[in-house]
Amino acid sequence: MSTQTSPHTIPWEEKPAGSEDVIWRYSQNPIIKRDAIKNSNSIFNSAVVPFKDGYAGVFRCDDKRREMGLHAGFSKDGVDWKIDEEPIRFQCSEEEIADFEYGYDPRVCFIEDRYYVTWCNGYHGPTIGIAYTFDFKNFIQVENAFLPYNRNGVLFPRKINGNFAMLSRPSDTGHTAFGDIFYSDSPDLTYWGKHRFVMGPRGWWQSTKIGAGPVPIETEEGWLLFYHGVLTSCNGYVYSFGAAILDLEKPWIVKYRTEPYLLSPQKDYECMGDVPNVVFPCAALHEKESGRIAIYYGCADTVTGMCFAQEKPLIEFIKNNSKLK
Ligand code: BMA
Repeated sequence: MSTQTSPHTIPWEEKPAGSEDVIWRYSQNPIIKRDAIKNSNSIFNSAVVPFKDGYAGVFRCDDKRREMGLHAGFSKDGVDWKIDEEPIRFQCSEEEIADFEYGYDPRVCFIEDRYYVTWCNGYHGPTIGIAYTFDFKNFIQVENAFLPYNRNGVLFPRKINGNFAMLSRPSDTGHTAFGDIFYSDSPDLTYWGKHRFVMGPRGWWQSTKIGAGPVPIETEEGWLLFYHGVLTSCNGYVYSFGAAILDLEKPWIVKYRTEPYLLSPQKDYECMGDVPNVVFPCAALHEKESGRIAIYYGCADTVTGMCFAQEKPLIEFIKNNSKLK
């Protein structure tokens, strides 16, 4: 999400008549099919932002070797995407970091004058890679934020108390069976510290691990954070998502957090694919004036879907369905 305003209104579809849900799926899902580019096995867990007179994004495209890559893409309306056939070639002046192993689950965040990309970057195991771009053609990679192993690095869209701020989820080298969200800050995007615990798993759909989703949205109540939660079933992991509201100036303080999920894998395209039963949000567009929110989420590690919410009823729902202990 970006607080920039786009000349286009964000993608939107009214809630189906009679629905009581605060989040509803786009009727034309999935918006990006697994074979949207020639070499792709799957395109999912991807991030979009307003850009020029339309939208741009960084997409997770796994190729037919099942190698994970990051590709830039462009769209006029945020729904119909043209994704570059070739992966992003990051420019990096540090030889050690320039040796790109793999990248996945990108987030894109506009801060001050440029777009930052964070992603799960292979460097002796997963850690958080950071790059910036002005045009989605040239990407300058800077230092990895943290020591391995870490995933789900998500920047805040403005500096907090004078520093860049990021959520992340320390992990291990495998399909990590644990995971809490932490907050860290940095004066220069190189040195990160003041690590603070934000929240951990808490039973039900979020009993195994949790991780930050899209870039947090600034609201009057606090930072609106969509986050994924995982439960372990007899058939393996199930990924749903909910939301929390974090204090604006001390975002490690959780004000509210949903007990029920907001979206769980229920549609065929969320339950069938390379990894069944996964909904995984990585981006959200927010239109301040109308309160409209469009969320982009990966479906079954195969395709990309979109769902919608209205800010006010969503925040009311989070507040009314939140018990912190
Ligand atoms: C996580 C990440 C995500 C993926 C999810 C479900 O560990 O790899 O990219 O969507 O597992 O497979």
